[in-house]
Amino acid sequence: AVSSTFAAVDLGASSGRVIAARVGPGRLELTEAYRFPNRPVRTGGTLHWDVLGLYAGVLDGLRAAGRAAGRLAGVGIDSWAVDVGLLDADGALLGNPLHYRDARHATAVPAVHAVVPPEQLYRTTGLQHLPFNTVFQLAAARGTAQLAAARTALLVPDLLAYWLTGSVGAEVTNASTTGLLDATSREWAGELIDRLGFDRGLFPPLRWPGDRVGELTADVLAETGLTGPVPVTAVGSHDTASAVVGVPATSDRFAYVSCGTWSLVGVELDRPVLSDASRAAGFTNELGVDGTVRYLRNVMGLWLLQESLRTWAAHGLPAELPEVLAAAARVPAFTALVDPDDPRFLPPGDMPARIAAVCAETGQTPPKDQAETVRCILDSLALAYRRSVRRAVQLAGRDVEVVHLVGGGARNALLCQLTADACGLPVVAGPVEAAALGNALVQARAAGVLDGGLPGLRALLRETSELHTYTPSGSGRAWDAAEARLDRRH
Ligand code: ADP
Ligand code: LRH
Repeated sequence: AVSSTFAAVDLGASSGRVIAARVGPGRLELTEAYRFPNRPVRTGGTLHWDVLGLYAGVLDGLRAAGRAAGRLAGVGIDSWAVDVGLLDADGALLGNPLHYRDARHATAVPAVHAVVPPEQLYRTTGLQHLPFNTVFQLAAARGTAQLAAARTALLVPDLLAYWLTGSVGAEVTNASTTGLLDATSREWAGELIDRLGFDRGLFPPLRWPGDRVGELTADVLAETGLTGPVPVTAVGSHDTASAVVGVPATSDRFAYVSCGTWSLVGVELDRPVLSDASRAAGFTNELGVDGTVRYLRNVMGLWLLQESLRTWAAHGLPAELPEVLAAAARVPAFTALVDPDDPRFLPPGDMPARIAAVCAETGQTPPKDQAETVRCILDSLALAYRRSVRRAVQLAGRDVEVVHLVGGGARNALLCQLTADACGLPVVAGPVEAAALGNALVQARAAGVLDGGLPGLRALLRETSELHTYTPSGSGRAWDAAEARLDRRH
């Protein structure tokens, strides 16, 4: 059968990867062509992304993918959400994009809410309040020379696509995370933008997954050794949108946990839920591929574990993931529980110390060693997944019979089993590279190599991915008690 190789560029908060996906009818094979670390850089007290370093990684990855495949039928890019690069009138980048974990963004929340109250923001945009949503980032940049000079704001995947092709646009799934897109009309929220005093011209025309962005420029072809023309296609450029495409569901009765640095927990809907109860519960209505709505909550995720490992390594303590997970599996459950979404866990830092402080504050004995700290993180995450899945079911009126856990966390067998136990539902773990797969599938469909809607794409995923099912063990009573205990203490 005919098959083609697409390069899926997937930039996560912890690493970037370029995956070569060979796709044809009944065929989907992944090769990791290139992986590179994504290391934030602090200068003058401000946390940035090293976006030129990331772009260099993308070029290296495309070169490697081309070498492995012979010829590339296309390129698609997805990355984490919300962060933007600002271009001046000549199209030059005005400084490194700020990291969403930088403390500056949150300082603008009161000023934005004074102009547009949170209830109204939610009714228009459907976005969960997170202090780093683009709307707050831009408000916090007010008065800076950089924002004054800015003529275009590009989300990270759109910025990379601009450098690869010369074409400017805003892919809509990622635009839906800015807090400036209307959740109902799915257009930029012009009136909201005006009221907040931003220039409408900053926000370029929207593109939709499947749209053609352009072609790799002659310079990029020369630098990567690729043979043109190589089309660049808009995919779900928000990594979570691509990851949800990459969920191997068999019906619409599923919840997902897109489990990497963050855990994005929710369901897939046809239309947004903009009720006040939904806002109060912290649910977001981000746009998905094929007009779907990703109705989900951001749970702080494996960030807690990543930062703990980084802290331990800096102190010369053992910090190998398989070892600490094995140790955590041997200690008793529920020795301590925290709310993973405590805002104190958002910035980089000594996570074990912060967890211990929260335990002490809530009258619990803090974890006494690494194993107990890791166990506390995993029990607390599983409990947060359970609450988010149950709330999503209630608020969206959608029944769920299985939880799909995708992303790097699918490799964590203890977390998968705890999630099954906590939710009282089977957990299907995998694929690990769901975002890259979702990216490649949307490209392949746009190129005419595949056809059909999400169910068809997911059927191909199921046939070709390595999946592992975890069945809930125990009665669930221990989790009911744990949840009640956490509620009493917080
Ligand atoms: P992101 O896209 O946000 O960079 P990933 O989807 O790559 O994140 O997931 C990274 C996480 O996956 C790590 O924080 C780690 O907890 C988990 N992970 C990766 N490899 C393993 C492994 N072998 N065993 C258990 N967990 C793993
Ligand atoms: C996950 C993710 C998530 C966003 C966060 C900033 O990588 O894109 O969906 O909320 O990063």
